[in-house]
Amino acid sequence: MPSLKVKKTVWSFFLFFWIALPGVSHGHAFPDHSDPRVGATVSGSPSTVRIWFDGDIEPIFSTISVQDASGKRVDKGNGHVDPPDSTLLEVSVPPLPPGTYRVIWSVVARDGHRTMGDYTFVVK
Ligand SMILES: [Cu+2]
Repeated sequence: MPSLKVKKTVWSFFLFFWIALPGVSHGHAFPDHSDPRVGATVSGSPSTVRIWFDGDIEPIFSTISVQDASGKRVDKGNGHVDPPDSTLLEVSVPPLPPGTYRVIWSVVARDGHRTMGDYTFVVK
């Protein structure tokens, strides 16, 4: 009975989204805003790169690094979650010469789910 099989598959599909989607929207941490902003051109080097997330992130599983245009890591290696604000991930950078920089982040939300991404900004 092929039609019954199809019905069952469709039902499983909806059941999956009905269960999974609310969990996704409540659990995962996604960037809310950052400094420098995504794609921004800034005049003068920032001293710190910061990303604020839309929920708390786990300090020991969350990382942030900054690379120059050649892919060389340029941050000071002190990336961490801000103790007073567990939605803020930050790392210090030395004075950056003009160029394009990539920020690479990976965080684990309180529900144990990992999200990761990267973005660039330009120092002119
Ligand atoms: Cu999640």
